[in-house]
Amino acid sequence: MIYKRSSALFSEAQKVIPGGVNSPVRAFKAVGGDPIFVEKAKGAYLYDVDGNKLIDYINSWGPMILGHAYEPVVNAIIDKSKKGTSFGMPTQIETEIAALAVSMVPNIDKIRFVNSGTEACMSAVRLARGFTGKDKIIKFAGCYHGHSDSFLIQAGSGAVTFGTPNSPGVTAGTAKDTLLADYNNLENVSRLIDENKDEIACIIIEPVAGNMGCIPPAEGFLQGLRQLCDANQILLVFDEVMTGFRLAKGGVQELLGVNADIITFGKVIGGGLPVGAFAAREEIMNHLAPLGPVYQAGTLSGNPLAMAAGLAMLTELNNRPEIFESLAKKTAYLHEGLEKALNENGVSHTINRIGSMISIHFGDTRVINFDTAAKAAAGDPFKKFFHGMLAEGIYIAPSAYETWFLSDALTFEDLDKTIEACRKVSKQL
Ligand code: KE4
Repeated sequence: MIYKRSSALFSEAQKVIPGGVNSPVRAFKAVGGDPIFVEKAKGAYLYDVDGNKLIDYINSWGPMILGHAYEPVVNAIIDKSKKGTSFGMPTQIETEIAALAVSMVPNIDKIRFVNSGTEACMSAVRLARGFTGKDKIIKFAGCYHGHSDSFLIQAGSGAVTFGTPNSPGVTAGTAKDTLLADYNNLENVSRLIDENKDEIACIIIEPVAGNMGCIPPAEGFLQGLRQLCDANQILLVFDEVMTGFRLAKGGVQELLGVNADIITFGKVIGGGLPVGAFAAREEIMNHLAPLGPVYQAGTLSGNPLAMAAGLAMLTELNNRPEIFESLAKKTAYLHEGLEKALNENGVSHTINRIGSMISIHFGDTRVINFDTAAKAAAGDPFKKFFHGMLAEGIYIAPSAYETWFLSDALTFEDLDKTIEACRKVSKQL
């Protein structure tokens, strides 16, 4: 694979954009080398500026669940754009996608659209604080809820990959209200609650973690959090920016049968355009301005183009729920093939998988939380694996702290090619 033009474009980009990227994890810092610039994408494939065709397992970090340039979504954007792009006034399509999302996801009566997952999670925490009148939050080491100050306290995803777990610029005043717990460790959460009696507004969690690789919750963990929240008047916030409309029509609440109080969304809900959202039962959502005192706003929130893309995406998923089953089957097939290929070459590894989210971790430690994820991410195996797979035309996340996201555009032939590439690359690990 030749990447001359990507490297040239990267040099240009670095002159006018910090690090040459608009989001750190894209810069390949964790794996070395220059990032790849994309020319276009269609279905399961990326076409880079050097003419290389790559099988895509990132899918824009989750949104492209039906594959790139999915016709119904593209057509919806084109049609809507002919009627204007933004008004800063209510439009009917916002009600249409809101009603559809509310019908698909359990436990929500109302939803507010914003422009990113960060904004959704930041607003959800403010709402939880406003609703409960309490200041502290519990988050989990390794979980990433976007780059709002309250969350950059040993964040996962880019912040960890980037090696700045506690970002400069976050004040001690902010940090004191964020308590850090250990994923899959109920006793730890219980102790934090006891040590901060009646001060905790919410527990925010990725109910399936995807920012320290993919880590499903241990049996009973989410149920335990639910019980602790009920016993202590704490709101349970499921950050479903990754898992919402991906693991099931109703996300993790439907898949694992645990109810949250506030749920945040992003990625899939926008069909590839900038959309985030947060939702809850009416009693909570009615605390939001202009109805209630908790302020939250946005010039481009509910933008008609983004709503059109999101509505087309959710409509497809709502009408064809068999897609989730198809994705889970393809991911299980991939898991089995990767496992076989790595074992054949004696490569010590573990694989975590749930629905269409999967991650490979090198070493023999089962990855169940941030510490075990960090242990597995250490050293060179992942870097070698990433570049080896790239050389074979397979694009996976440029960080061991990320998860793969499958699209339903992937064929079994693509999966076989990926397994073969893994078999070849693992000989060199
Ligand atoms: P955005 O602000 O990036 O739309 O969403 C933040 C966010 C919130 N919650 C979860 C569970 C998330 O995974 C994210 C963002 N995910 C990362 C990938 N791990 C986005 C990639 C990036 O930062 O460029």
